[in-house]
Amino acid sequence: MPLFKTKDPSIPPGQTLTTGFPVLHVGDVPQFDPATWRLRFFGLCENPYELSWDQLRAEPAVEWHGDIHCVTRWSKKNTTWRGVSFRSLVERAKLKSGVTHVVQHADNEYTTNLPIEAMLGDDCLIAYEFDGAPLEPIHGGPVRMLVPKLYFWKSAKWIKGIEFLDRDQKGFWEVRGYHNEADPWKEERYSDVPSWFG
Ligand SMILES: Nc1nc2c(c(=O)[nH]1)N[C@H]1C(S)=C(S)[C@@H](COP(=O)(O)O)O[C@H]1N2
Ligand SMILES: [Mo]
Repeated sequence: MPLFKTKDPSIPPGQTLTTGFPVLHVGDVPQFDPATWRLRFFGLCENPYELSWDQLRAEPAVEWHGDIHCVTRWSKKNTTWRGVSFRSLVERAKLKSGVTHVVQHADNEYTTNLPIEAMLGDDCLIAYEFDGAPLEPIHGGPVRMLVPKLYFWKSAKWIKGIEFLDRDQKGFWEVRGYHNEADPWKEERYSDVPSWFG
């Protein structure tokens, strides 16, 4: 149950609007070298592959416009993101039957997990532009995942690997007590049960 009702029904319960863009992450902002950067697709698929920076930028670009929500209670409206459709990149990997989950792997050992269906919508991008400008390094530039339907910890900054699995495998915050599903409209912020409980 939410502790209080927000007055603005267009943002999820318990959230407050911000016009800024807060920065939240563990560790340092990693260095980016366009010559050696790779995005790897691996795990349970017939066609594991990797994209270089130039290859990623040569993919058709799509845009998504909408609101983002952080578990620390800020929401930001009317954000515009440009990048590559995640679904199109998943299709190229030719998933084996039985794939149920995806783990996003980023620099600094950051990971986050989701059921694959949660990531196949038109709103899910490998994003490299925010509000018309290259994504800033502090926000995950050059490339981050965008899964805007869910709390923002499910969108890994500095994404470098996408792993396909036939089981769930909790990520960095999920093993530390964040909710596994992270739907802001249901206020799925933290798990009720400590992760050591099983
Ligand atoms: N690689 C990486 N991605 C990350 C994080 C992180 O620590 N490392 N933090 C997550 C969390 S908890 C949030 S709220 C958002 C914050 O994104 P922002 O700094 O662009 O607002 O990034 C998410 N992605
Ligand atoms: Mo967060």
